[in-house]
Amino acid sequence: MKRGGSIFRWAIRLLFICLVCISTPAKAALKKYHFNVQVKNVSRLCHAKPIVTVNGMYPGPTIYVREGDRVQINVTNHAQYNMSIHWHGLKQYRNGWADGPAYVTQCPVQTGQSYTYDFNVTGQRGTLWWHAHILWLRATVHGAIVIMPKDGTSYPFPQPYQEHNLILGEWWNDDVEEVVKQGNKLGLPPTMSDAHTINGKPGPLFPCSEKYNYAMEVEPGKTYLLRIINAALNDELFFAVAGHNMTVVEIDAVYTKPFSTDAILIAPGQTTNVLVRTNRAPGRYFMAARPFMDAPIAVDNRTATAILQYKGVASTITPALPHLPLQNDTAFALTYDGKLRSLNSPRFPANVPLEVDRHLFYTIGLGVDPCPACLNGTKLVASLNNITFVMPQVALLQAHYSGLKGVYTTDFPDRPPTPFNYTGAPLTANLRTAGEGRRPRLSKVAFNTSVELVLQDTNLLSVESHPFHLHGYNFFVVGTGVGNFDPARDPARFNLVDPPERNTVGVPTGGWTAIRFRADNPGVWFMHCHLEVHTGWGLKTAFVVEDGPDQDHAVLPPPKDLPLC
Ligand SMILES: *[C@@H]1O[C@H](CO)[C@@H](O)[C@H](O)[C@H]1NC(C)=O
Ligand SMILES: *[C@@H]1O[C@H](CO)[C@@H](O)[C@H](O)[C@H]1NC(C)=O
Ligand SMILES: *[C@@H]1O[C@H](CO)[C@@H](O)[C@H](O)[C@H]1NC(C)=O
Ligand SMILES: *[C@@H]1O[C@H](CO)[C@@H](O)[C@H](O)[C@H]1NC(C)=O
Ligand SMILES: *[C@@H]1O[C@H](CO)[C@@H](O)[C@H](O)[C@H]1NC(C)=O
Ligand SMILES: *[C@@H]1O[C@H](CO)[C@@H](O)[C@H](O)[C@H]1NC(C)=O
Ligand SMILES: *[C@@H]1O[C@H](CO)[C@@H](O)[C@H](O)[C@H]1NC(C)=O
Ligand SMILES: *[C@@H]1O[C@H](CO)[C@@H](O)[C@H](O)[C@H]1NC(C)=O
Ligand SMILES: *[C@@H]1O[C@H](CO)[C@@H](O)[C@H](O)[C@H]1NC(C)=O
Ligand SMILES: *[C@@H]1O[C@H](CO)[C@@H](O)[C@H](O)[C@H]1NC(C)=O
Ligand SMILES: *[C@@H]1O[C@H](CO)[C@@H](O)[C@H](O)[C@H]1NC(C)=O
Ligand SMILES: [Cu+2]
Repeated sequence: MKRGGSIFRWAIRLLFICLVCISTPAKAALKKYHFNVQVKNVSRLCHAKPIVTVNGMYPGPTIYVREGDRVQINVTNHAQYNMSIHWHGLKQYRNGWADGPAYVTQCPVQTGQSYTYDFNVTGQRGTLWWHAHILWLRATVHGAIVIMPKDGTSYPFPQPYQEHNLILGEWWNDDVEEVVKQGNKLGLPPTMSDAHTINGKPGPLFPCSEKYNYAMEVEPGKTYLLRIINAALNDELFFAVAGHNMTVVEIDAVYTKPFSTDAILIAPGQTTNVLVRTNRAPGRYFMAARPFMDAPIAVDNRTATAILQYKGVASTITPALPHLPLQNDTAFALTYDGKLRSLNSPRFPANVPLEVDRHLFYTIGLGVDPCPACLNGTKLVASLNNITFVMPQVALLQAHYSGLKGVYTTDFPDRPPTPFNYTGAPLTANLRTAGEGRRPRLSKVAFNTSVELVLQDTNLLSVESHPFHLHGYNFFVVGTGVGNFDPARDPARFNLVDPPERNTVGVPTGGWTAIRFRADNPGVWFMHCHLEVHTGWGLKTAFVVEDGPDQDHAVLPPPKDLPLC
């Protein structure tokens, strides 16, 4: 009797423990990382040189978290350069202090200093990435961010057998900061890169690459998830796997309606998750990346490769190259981008703003400004609505939060000063740009405004495709087209049901892109072309999104260790 009762009590206890373990929601964890920014000698293409790294790694360490986690990353700067790090695509709700762009949300972490980026990963899951957001240091200071779905939550696609990160990058044989300095001195674009890379390795089509191949071993008959990140500085890239189609399931950490494709297009700043079935004859297959450039502009056209290697296959077999679209294949680019759709399921709805409170129209222009010290007495510049952004000396968010006057103005115009035939015949008399020697001009946005922004490429100097990145938000890409945006006819064709939701979008060469977002995240949020060469020329601006009605919708107080200028 006694014995029976004890068994009964134990059974009850076990049942209780199990109920607790099932019903308790997965607790958000605190994930801590230490980033030691340090210089390390590395060698590629038969050239050794010191590069800036995080923890001596190139690419840097992966931040691996679960949706809902809190992350604290202590960045200690041992390099000779000022440093700041951006967590690209993380929304940083009310928390611009952890966003990272130097002189926009923070002063840089100076040599010998530390700063802990402290943020929560809320309402996002998928692949993002982190990178330096000062000078051109992101060339080597970058890495993946993998956000797993909440515990007990599955992907909205078949569970892959394994997952791998593929970071696409660009390599210079010379010191990148010296290359940029030289370009600026001449007023010309810096020398183009010497190689593209996959996970820091150019692959066997380059000299001295024996040690610098990335090989991914796979088992036959399985499904693999590839998390592809474009960390290149200036090149939009095509990517393909020989003999294997890919199923696109996610872009910029937002699930998509799956579709099969033999190649993807990925702009700097963007991420793409694809599923690959290893259902081909066991062998070795090249994965390859090469640029897309459909304007008459010189670009590093070299192909980076990595190897998809079936288990047990001799590594002496020469792999086959995939078929990649031609560098100038505009049709492929437009068709591919046109296939991207938000999943828009009950669990992952696309909450597209249907009403617009504020219509913005920004023209993208390249130009030439006087520069007495430069080679031709001129230098290349870039502008939005005829405004070349000038960098401030103190961080804009700090000035905004503390009410410091005189750092910036909020008179950035909602449309260009003079309408013209934006993508008509090449304009010889380019717009002279405004901004030099002045304060940054920003656009002030009331809290929770529904914003529509049309980004219009122009033929000022040259048309070109520009991948635009907005900090602090995802946006919906509701429409895109070639030529001039027509406000009378184009909005009728907008996709307001399942448009792709992302943080970086390519504005087509000589075309336009319309995005919508609800400005419900207060702070100062950078928006810029993600081609580093254009960002450097001033193709950037920022939104000052005002605080909401109460403390719960206002910018958080700054952390104690926020760097000062
Ligand atoms: C890197 O290489 C250079 C030249 O080969 C050498 O002078 C320097 O000491 C090396 N630095 C480190 C950190 O190993
Ligand atoms: C960050 O790391 C540095 C160097 O180890 C240390 O001095 C500093 O106290 C750390 N900061 C925090 C907030 O833990
Ligand atoms: C992150 O979440 C924790 C726990 O809810 C909270 O204490 C902290 O203030 C949050 N941090 C930010 C930057 O929102
Ligand atoms: C891959 O997809 C293309 C269309 O994108 C199709 O023509 C081709 O047959 C597919 N190949 C395989 C092996 O499924
Ligand atoms: C790559 O660019 C170089 C010049 O930058 C050019 O000579 C070469 O023909 C190009 N190759 C291809 C395949 O377009
Ligand atoms: C694209 O480039 C190829 C060769 O590189 C050339 O034959 C073709 O005419 C070009 N197409 C366009 C539309 O410019
Ligand atoms: C600058 O001068 C060089 C040589 O005189 C010329 O080739 C180049 O096109 C010029 N560039 C610009 C932007 O004017
Ligand atoms: C704009 O320029 C294009 C190309 O030159 C021309 O076909 C078009 O008619 C022009 N549009 C207007 C409104 O002038
Ligand atoms: C662009 O800005 C410059 C410098 O302020 C000014 O001279 C020029 O007139 C502006 N262009 C237009 C079209 O307003
Ligand atoms: C923002 O506006 C939307 C749509 O009007 C509304 O549903 C939401 O409650 C507003 N959010 C806040 C914090 O006011
Ligand atoms: C680093 O940043 C500080 C603060 O803005 C600035 O005063 C200093 O000149 C910078 N140092 C270098 C080496 O750029
Ligand atoms: Cu650009």
